[in-house]
Amino acid sequence: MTASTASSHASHASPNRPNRPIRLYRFALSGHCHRVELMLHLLNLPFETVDVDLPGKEHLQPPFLAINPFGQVPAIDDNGVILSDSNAILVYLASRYDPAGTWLPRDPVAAANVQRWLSVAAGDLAFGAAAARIVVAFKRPGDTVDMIQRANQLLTRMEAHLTVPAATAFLASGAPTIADLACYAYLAHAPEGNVTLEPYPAVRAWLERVAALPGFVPMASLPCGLNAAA
Ligand SMILES: N[C@@H](CCC(=O)N[C@@H](CS)C(=O)NCC(=O)O)C(=O)O
Repeated sequence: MTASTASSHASHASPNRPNRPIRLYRFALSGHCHRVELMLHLLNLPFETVDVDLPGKEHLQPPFLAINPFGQVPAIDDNGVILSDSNAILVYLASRYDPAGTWLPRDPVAAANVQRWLSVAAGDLAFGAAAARIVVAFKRPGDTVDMIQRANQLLTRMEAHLTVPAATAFLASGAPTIADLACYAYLAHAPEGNVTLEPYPAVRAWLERVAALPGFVPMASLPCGLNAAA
């Protein structure tokens, strides 16, 4: 595992600031990891990254399994608080370090609307667009036909959600929440798995709104799928 301190910002001890950098175990081309890294940047939190060599199966070796027995990135260590699962980490970071409750509202209906999209990120998005990208980009076994169909079904529903007259600028409300972060990377990078975003202008406009957030950092693009050089 390769540690790097090439991350964001100075640490300030306060109830809403970690008193030492949060350690993020990640694989840089993982959308699950990107959503956590994005939250760390948007909250302006100090953190350091530890790159886990997934192709080298480092995530299945005892040192990493001691951190996450599920053998998956991302995971974080926040001064001894060790957490895994990207959406769980988003909930933790927002609850702990965003006292205003902007990223994860406390109002019951608003919170439920955020959770709805976290479930989409862990369901239709993970098994659709994200899965197709894994097959195409990382040459994993799998038939992408059903994955691409599932991705298009989700994109069609999102397009409608973001288009109706009462539509909000972001997925769960008029302000960005962790719902947007959870859904961003695998949709922005869907063309790498041969999922086109062309028929979905409202989704593309939403992606642009997320990418315009102050502190936004992108995930590296891969030249594969629809992004492959002609
Ligand atoms: N539910 C988990 C899924 C994370 C996940 O699928 N991570 C992938 C990288 S994108 C991974 O670690 N794969 C290694 C493996 O499953 O063997 C989360 O949201 O964090």
